[in-house]
Amino acid sequence: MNKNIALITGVTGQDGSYLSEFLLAKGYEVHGIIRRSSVDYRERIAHLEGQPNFHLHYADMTDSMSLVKLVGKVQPTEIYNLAAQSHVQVSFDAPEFTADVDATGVLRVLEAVRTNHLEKTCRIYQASTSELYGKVEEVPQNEKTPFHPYSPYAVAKLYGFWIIKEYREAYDMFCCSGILFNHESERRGETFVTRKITLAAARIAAGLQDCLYLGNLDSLRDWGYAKDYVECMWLILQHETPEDFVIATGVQHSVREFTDLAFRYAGIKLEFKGEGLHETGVCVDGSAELIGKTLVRVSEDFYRPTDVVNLWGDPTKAKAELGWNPQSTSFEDLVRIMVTHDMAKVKADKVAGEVRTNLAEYLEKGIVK
Ligand code: NAP
Ligand code: G4F
Repeated sequence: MNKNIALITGVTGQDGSYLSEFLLAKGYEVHGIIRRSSVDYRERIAHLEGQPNFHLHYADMTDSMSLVKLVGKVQPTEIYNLAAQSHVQVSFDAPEFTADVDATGVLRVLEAVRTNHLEKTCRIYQASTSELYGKVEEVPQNEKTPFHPYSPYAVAKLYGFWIIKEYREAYDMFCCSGILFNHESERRGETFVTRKITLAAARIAAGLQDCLYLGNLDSLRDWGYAKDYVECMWLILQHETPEDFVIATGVQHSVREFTDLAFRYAGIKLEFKGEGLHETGVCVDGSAELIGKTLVRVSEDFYRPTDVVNLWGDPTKAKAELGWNPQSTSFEDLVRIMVTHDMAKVKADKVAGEVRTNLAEYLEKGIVK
């Protein structure tokens, strides 16, 4: 039997780390792309390094030659293209880089496969996104809902989606998109809203942070658990025919609801008052030092020039054709898992007396978005 060989771009990211674990457990030989950095970004995969079936290689999505050489060397049977400048707000500040990685990068991967004559033997998964629906034209969104991208990130991802479809039709390649709605975890980057909230709730409960500054509290998302979603990436590539799938829970919540629940799991009950920029979250129950204090405020710094505010996915096709269960981790469980993790992390950092880069403080002051 031929060996399953996976090449993962974005292996150091949230999804790349879970997908690596998932594929290794299935007996795959897993190869991941890393880029040189002056600081260590391998925290999420450190526990996998040294495993005989896990290999890392230097390459970059902006460097076609590095991709052509690597695909030729690894001879993958499956490629999971997860690498991206994945932060929507950052894409307004760095639109050209975002397009280079998230749009042209996809083309480079496809051409690397063709250059190495692997188009009939290598299946390709593209990390597409619910951001494609953007200024939504239908609620909830499914595979037939028209796209209306609403940020430089989403416009770049739209190119990725269409070039994958084009190569499927033009060259009969097995390449498909998973249109994934937001998925989070204890490994989520600290500047995405969920992780920013769970870390802040933990830090505030521990007396290490005074206040959490957020942007649009009304924004609605369909949040799932990243660990559940990587299974779908694999299922999409095992499907008989190359097709695109919406992956979502089918349940929607606001940023305010996420915040309220996260603080509750950290032992703090909030009451929200006021509107827009004047809205605040005040502690009405919890430890004596916190009661009556304003722990959540809104800052214009976290508003976006155009914001996607109503994402809600319809996973009917994935459920029926992939046999995937969209509700294996509930919203409540997701928030609890993240808060429990971050409370333990904050406690450990505190006990160790670790002088950690104070990202939370930078976030609070609006220096980092
Ligand atoms: P993430 O944590 O931000 O990881 C992004 C990965 O891309 C990192 O490994 C990063 O490497 C790598 N990368 C960025 N630029 C690169 C370059 N020029 N060359 C090589 N690698 C590069 O993202 P994620 O949450 O795991 O998401 C994975 C993919 O799914 C992304 O394409 C994202 O756009 C898409 N997506 C995510 C969600 C979600 O809710 N998480 C939903 C829909 C779609 P470094 O570690 O070196 O920065
Ligand atoms: O957590 P977010 O930054 O995620 P966003 O923009 O939905 O993008 C994530 O999910 C996409 C899938 O739909 C992926 F394609 C993408 O790569 C990324 O993983 O923001 C969620 C919402 C937004 O409406 C934002 O305006 O939360 C709102 N928000 C409110 N306050 C905030 C904040 N977002 C961030 N990052 N920080 C805030 O303080």
